[in-house]
Amino acid sequence: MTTPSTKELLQTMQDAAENLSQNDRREFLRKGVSYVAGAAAVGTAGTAAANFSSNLPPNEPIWGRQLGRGVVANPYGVPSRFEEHVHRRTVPWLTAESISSISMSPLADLKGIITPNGLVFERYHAGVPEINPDEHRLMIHGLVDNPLIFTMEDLMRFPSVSEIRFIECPANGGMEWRGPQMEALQFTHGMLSCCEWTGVPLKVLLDEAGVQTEGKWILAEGGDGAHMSRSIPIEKVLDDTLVVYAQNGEMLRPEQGYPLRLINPGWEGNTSIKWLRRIEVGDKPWHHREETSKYTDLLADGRARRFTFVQEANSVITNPCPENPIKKPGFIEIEGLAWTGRGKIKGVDISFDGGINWQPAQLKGLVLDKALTRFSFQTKWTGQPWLLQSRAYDETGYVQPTLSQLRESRGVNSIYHKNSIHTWQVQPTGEVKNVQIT
Ligand SMILES: Nc1nc2c(c(=O)[nH]1)N[C@H]1C(S)=C(S)[C@@H](COP(=O)(O)O)O[C@H]1N2
Ligand SMILES: [Mo]
Repeated sequence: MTTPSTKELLQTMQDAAENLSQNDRREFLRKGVSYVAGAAAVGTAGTAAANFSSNLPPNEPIWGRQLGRGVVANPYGVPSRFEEHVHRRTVPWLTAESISSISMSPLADLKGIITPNGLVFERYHAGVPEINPDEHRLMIHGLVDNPLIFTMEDLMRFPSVSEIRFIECPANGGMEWRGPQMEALQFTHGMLSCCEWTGVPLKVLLDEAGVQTEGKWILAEGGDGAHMSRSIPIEKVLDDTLVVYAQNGEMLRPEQGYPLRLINPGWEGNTSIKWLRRIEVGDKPWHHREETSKYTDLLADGRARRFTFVQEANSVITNPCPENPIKKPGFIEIEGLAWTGRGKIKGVDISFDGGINWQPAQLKGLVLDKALTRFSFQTKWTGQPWLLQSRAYDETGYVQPTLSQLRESRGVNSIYHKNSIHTWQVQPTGEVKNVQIT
């Protein structure tokens, strides 16, 4: 982490002062308003141009001169049809079949730090099972004094906790180890979501069962056709593993593991077993498929790292990005997301010149443990090309590595844990390209 020099700090202050000047604000607002009008023209394609201009000030718009839809039309609300482009997307060549595929969150269109339930990324190894909660059971057995079987009702009688935590597939960014190939933020970083999860700490359930002293690991197993299973050390479980049945205020979506899933905050998404049906306590790891042939990190010398649980600090700029080009010169709020599996994000630096000079961004809104954290940097774009980067560091002192640092220590054979500093190239036209610099 380089501390900014006095010169850089002065520059930042000058820039900030410039950004706040009245003229600039007025200019931005004026242009902002005219852009909204432009967007309306796109949104109502098919309507005669004469019609929508009659909706603009000083006229009263058509929707203000008639009655709208009544209350029961949509008993479960959905977004406006003008937001239909905001949805999960897949990369067709990533997997042969949709039942063992991954869809990604539209990060470029999301606000704040919470991912709405319909936009949480999805990853299945054998599709989404349809589970009747009345027939679902969670079994706890192995090195415990009292093996137990819980119904959903049993689980919901325990005092609940609600925590905001991110989930990231360790394959996030994995297509970019050898070079830039995904021309959208949704595909470079979209295996990432953040929800408020509600359920019971697994520790509470294990206390009921009474873990024996030799119990050092648990195996969590899913009830889907894949029976996805991961070994998790007991220290993690006693620290913060959750058994959850709700996300963002409603019961889990089928895609996210309805009616019950594990959440291992800050750890590889695949350890957060969905459709959770079985917890076995043992004295060592199980070495199942998903921790041997998959979810291990092949190094340059042919050996592989294993049990690389933590999702290390990472960040990415979400505005501008390929999906959010800069539309006009003047004021711009550069925004992005930072996250770390080790705890809280401490800070994020921004570079406009590919990592030569850095300036601190502001963290805005909630800064929570193992949650997405939004950062912001207000500046002005005058049409100059930028090599935009963000670099996150967390409360443990871990600093997001450069691509060269990561490749030096890990090679390019891996799929997983690619958390290096990302570069967006802003062209003089305002378009944004995915590039790599070493
Ligand atoms: N039972 C089960 N649990 C599972 C999976 C699965 O296929 N089956 N996929 C895992 C993987 S690889 C990831 S990244 C996360 C994704 O969680 P999400 O689909 O809710 O985003 O779930 C994990 N839990
Ligand atoms: Mo994953």
